[in-house]
Amino acid sequence: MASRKKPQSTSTSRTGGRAAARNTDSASARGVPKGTGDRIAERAADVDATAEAMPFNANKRFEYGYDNAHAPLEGEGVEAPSDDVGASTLSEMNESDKLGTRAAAGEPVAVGPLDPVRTDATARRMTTNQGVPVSDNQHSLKAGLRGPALLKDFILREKITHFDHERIPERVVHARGSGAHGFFECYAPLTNLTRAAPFQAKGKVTPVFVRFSTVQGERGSKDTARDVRGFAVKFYTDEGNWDLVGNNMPVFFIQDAMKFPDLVHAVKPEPHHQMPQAASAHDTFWDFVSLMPESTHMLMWLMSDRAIPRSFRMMQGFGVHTFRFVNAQGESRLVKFHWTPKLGTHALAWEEAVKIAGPDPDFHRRDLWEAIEAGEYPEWELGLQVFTEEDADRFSFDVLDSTKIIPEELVPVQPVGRMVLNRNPDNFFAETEQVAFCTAHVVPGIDFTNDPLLAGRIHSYVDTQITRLGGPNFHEIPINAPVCPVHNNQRDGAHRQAVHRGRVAYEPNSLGGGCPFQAGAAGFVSFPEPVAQDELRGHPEKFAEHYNQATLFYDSQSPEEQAHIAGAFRFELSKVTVPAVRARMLAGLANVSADLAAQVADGLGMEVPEPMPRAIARVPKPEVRTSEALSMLARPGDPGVRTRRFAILVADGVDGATVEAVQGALLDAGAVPRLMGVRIGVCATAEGGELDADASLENEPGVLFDGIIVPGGDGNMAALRQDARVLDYLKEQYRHCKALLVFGDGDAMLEAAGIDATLPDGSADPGIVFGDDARRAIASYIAVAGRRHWARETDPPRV
Ligand code: HDE
Repeated sequence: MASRKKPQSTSTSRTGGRAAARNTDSASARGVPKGTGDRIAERAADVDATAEAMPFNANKRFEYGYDNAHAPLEGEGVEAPSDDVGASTLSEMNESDKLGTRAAAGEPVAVGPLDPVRTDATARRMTTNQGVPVSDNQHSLKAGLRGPALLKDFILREKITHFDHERIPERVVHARGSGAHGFFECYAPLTNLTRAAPFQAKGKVTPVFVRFSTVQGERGSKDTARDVRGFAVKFYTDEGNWDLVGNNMPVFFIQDAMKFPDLVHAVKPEPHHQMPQAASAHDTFWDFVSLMPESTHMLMWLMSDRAIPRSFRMMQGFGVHTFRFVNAQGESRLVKFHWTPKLGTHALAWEEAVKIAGPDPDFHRRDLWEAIEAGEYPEWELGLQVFTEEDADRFSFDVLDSTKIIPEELVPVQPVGRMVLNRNPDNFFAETEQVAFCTAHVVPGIDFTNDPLLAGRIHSYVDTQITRLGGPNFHEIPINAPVCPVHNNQRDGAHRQAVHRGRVAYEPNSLGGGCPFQAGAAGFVSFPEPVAQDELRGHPEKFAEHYNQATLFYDSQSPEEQAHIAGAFRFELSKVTVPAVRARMLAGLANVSADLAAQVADGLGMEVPEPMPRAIARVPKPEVRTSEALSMLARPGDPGVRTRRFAILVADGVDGATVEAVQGALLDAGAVPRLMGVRIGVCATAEGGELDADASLENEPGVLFDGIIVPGGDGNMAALRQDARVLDYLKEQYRHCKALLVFGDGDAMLEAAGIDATLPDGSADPGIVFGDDARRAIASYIAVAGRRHWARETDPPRV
């Protein structure tokens, strides 16, 4: 409040006033006197005095003029002489078990930790939703044991009716997702750049909730689809919620929100037969993108291994758009956000991703859950690219074009904090499904730019939640509620939780002392970016360059990554049933790389067509031709096998000592070793002991593991060789470039599987370790088992 005037009472007539104060329909000319000792009269006098203290709207004159718009003033309000002024009713003093006490002045709604809404039924009896104890939850109410069910069975009807409405609409895109709680910690104050609360002090900790997702598939679709991954972070800051709703790729398919429904309609299952699920490999997607050359850069990312991450914990995140930082002095810088995983960036092999989808469609969800349960908390570093409008003007591309990155060679990424995910949700639906991320959720110190893709998103996310979560009060759902106070005059709407005290729900008001008053410059003040242009539809010239950065991306990849990109284009386009669409896409690729276009064309049995005509006459010279940071190999992360899954194949007659040594060493290294038997259950060791297999060839096939170990033992080898699946798994491990450790006769088993321990170039394969000296072999294996051995790969595969 800018000023607090002490209100004065003006009335004199006591008896009349006491009587008048009981009238809710009219009032005397001179109001109600103070000092009657009568509570209603006292309240009436105080209300009058509060209103009188605001003889006019003192804020009104500040609503005009450039300076006031630039630096809005805090609202003016009056401190009421008593708490009763803000009351809805004087009967609020009558407490009960239901009502509790009255709201303390200024008490916010839904603030604080989630504890008050967590529910636990341990040692509690069952009730209906009305709290009525349920005597029998097994049987409907019937007229006789063999008689008809009765309509008056309100217990059955409540249970079934609630069940009938358990589902809410899934997200239009990003329906499939997994979430976790955690925190963001700031390394050093960024007060020179922004006044955003999470960046104000070294060590400042802000709670976060993060949801990772795929884009195309429905809620129950597989995790390992080739797709962009959503990387949405909700920061519960001291000044409200900030949602950084990003992806694991730094660019997007389109430049303007106007095209988003077209993109999504093209990539989703085709509308006539609703196929394919969670896949871009179909006609409509490639028809659309081959007509949208600005998608080419994003397609390079989508066809790369970024689109099949090994784990959510091993992928980068990006804010994609250029955002704006604003400091306390109102100065602004442009900023791009980057999340870098501590574990490095790692991918699955494409065939592996396809095969995992069968035995474990929840592969990424399980991986995230299990890591957090095991205390292996995933961590990312937040990095910023900060630059000025003048820097941006000099770039060969437009920073408002979301199909472009800013190469790190032009603007380096500065680390500013870390995010740790250290708690799984209590309830998937209440938290992960109901969480509502909105790009419109920004806090003071963070603002938008004129990126035309971002503009549409600012509208879209709030809008979609209204349908998905059933009304405008989704901010009151506990997972969405901020941790700081919420006060405004918005009221009503479906499922309203807050019970607002008082009768004032408008501004200006004098009956509530002018409260809640506007925060002025302490609140969110939009950056005053000058706008004086013609209203029109179109994009600036720089947006018309579509291929330079696609080429930059391709040329910055390792040979293995390039081969995977070519393979992915070949696969996807081979699924297209219209040859003209394939040819059109090849024409686009010819503008990216002759080498890539030739490989893809060859794989499709086609000639490379003439390059697609460009939308720009003079192609600007790119600042950089390659950028190391664009290869996944640039971020190996903490090396090692921590949190990686290993299968130790066991059968009767296995060498128990080796199994124990391998299992112990892997556990010590933080890995997750499983004993995989032909069936789960006990098997006898060569030494006469027993082992208990906790996974089997049928319930956890080899594709689910980062490495396979074949311990020695004559019986073990003989039994395993009788099972053709073992050879299949070994072949797959090899083909997917994962490390193998074999003891005893294991080399014969590898031979039987057709596995050659030399690489195509004739050198020894470092990813195949033989266990002659058990201790040394295990150590060597652990040193190489945390990464892929892509050098083994041939196309088509040798094994
Ligand atoms: Fe989204 N997007 N999007 N998007 N998006 C949604 O919001 C939309 C875009 C992203 O885990 C929807 O709550 C438009 C870019 C993520 O809950 C919807 C445009 C980026 C998530 C929507 C885009 C994203 C969504 C669907 C173009 C990366 C999941 C349900 C103008 C920077 C958030 C929902 C979660 C979800 C609209 C483009 C990321 C319909 C109109 C670019 C991570 O509102």
